[in-house]
Amino acid sequence: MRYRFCSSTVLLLVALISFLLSTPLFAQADPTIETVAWLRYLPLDSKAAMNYEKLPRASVLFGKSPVLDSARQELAIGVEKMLGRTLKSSGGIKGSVIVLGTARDLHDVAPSLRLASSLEADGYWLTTTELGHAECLVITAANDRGVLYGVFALLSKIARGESIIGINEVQNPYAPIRWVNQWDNLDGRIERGYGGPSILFADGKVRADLTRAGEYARLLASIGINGCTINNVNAAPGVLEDDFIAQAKRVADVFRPWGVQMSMSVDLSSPKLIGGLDTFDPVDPRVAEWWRKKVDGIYRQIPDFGGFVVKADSEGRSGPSAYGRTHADAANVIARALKPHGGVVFYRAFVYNHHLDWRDPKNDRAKAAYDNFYPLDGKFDDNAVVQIKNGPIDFQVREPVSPLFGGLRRTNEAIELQITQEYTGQQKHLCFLVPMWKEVLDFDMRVDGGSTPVKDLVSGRVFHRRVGGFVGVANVGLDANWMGSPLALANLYGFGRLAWNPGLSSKTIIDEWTRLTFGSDPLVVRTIANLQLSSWQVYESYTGPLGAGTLTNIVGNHYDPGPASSEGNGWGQWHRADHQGIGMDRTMATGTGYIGQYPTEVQKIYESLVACPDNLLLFFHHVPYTYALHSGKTVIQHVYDSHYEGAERAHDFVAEWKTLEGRVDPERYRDILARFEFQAGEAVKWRDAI
Ligand code: GCV
Repeated sequence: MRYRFCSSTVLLLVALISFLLSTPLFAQADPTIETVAWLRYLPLDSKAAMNYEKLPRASVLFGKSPVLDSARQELAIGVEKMLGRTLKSSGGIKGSVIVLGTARDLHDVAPSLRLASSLEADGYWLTTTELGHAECLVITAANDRGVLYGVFALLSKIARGESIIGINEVQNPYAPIRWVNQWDNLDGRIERGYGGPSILFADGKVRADLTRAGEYARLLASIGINGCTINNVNAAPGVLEDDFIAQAKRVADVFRPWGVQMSMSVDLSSPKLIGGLDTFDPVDPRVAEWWRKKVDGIYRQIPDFGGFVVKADSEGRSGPSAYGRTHADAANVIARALKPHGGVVFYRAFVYNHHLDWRDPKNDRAKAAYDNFYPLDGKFDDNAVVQIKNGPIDFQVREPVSPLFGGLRRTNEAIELQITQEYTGQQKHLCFLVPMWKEVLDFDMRVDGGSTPVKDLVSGRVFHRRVGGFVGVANVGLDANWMGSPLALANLYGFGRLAWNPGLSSKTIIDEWTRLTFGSDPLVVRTIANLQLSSWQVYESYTGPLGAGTLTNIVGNHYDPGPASSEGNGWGQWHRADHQGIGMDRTMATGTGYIGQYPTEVQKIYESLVACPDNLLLFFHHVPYTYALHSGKTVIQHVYDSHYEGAERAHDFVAEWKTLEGRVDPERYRDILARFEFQAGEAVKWRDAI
């Protein structure tokens, strides 16, 4: 083992001092660079622009709607900025034009176009074809939103220098639900938000200026996200007051041109708290009537309202248990009010007892979601969706996938991923989460012994669910760069791209994002992609390897090292470390039995010390520190080496970033450099604390 107290202390001090000195750099000098995020549309150099010489010089739009207007405008802006050409508006298909419109709207004007029958809602088709004796570029779709997505896809290709000659590409989304949740409070603060105050609320009201909210919807649309829940799941009951709904309508109005449906989180006890009833019992007819009237009123003002998100019986929130009712009863009373309007209720499976007795070795918070929801399978209405966090605990740096994904067969489900880096460095550390999400989505649950990856379980490909998909907790804020750190925006981009197509590789996604955000200088693209792609493992290695969790301060800021905070309380994020060993015994044989919630083939892997992967060992097993891993190292040596290597890698990030001096604009160069220097110091702090 290595002993480096002196050097590490010095490094830590240097990093802290440099962070303090450099703090002003964190304020962006040129907010326009960042607020547009990956929609920069940088001018192409003349050689690259030559590839788009044949792009028609005019566009024609068939159909009329706010979304289609956005599509045409966006196309014009992008072409103007990147190619320096003003795209003329044509009155019809005269000569070579870019044709925009839904398949239905193009049917009469372009009968020769054999419209792709495989187009699904929100999907698009980009094709080059001869119409009216001229070669046209057609962007068509099953609905208006798809046309907008087709425009964004075309512009992204141009921005990244991808050829569009003879293009003929159909793209459909993997699932209908591709939503973000914002945990914004009405006072303007954001729970677990690290990008500044709310873009939506201030002082208990919807903000007067919703410009940023509109820009946010544009960003979301550019990556195929079609819904946004605007307020914290720890919902203020006041959001359902009539005067607040009138305010929320303004948010829906700025989202609408980008095809982003607005939805809200609600408190289950609203009928009692603000409705004047003496109960919120979900099976009481007066309660059902209250929800029905409330929802009818919302749809009168917001006809495209998306629905509600509900957090109940969790972390102190009221829930159906107050009346001895089930979560299905609670979800259904709301679902039935939404149903006539086409709305959906997302009922969160994040339900657990945070007063567990830690002295009982059979207690296990990880079992809670499955224990609570599996018995209710088939009891939820068809416009209710159970929203399940990716892992059974709470967005830790590494967790196995929640067994509930495989447990529900007759219930709609959506996966909840956390884009905001609550437990993964809070945007002060680089932690690109797409590789983690890919592992989760690709994980084969082996339900009934067949191939059932999580992405297919949540999208409804398995068990043919009516609706389902992907939800990301984004928590963007008013900061110039939305998420606090320019590099963290890759997580928002990556979430959208994976929700559209979970088959994309992490490499493809980061390559796209980097080119769109920083331009196509090969060294810049390679360096940033490498930094991002290694960052999750680096963060894991100096915080909490082997599946022990982040070992962070779980009762405080969820950021600093604080392994003792997990033990001796009811929160259930236990790692059971003592002087002899570490890890939670979740086996069926001697532990909490959590492993029994997985299908048989998965059980076999996790139950056996031999088959269990090292990176989840301590999640499933309690072992002595001298236990030998598959690598041959003992657990204690691995923990020790991993923290040293991780801190060294974090230190290397600084040097790697420095190779980009002069190749990235000076503001972002300095800002990101200061962040890497700070992270290097924090990694040493973690290393030494653990
Ligand atoms: C919005 C964790 C977070 C909470 C969050 C909760 C949830 O406990 O720390 O801030 O509350 O998850 O997802 O509901």
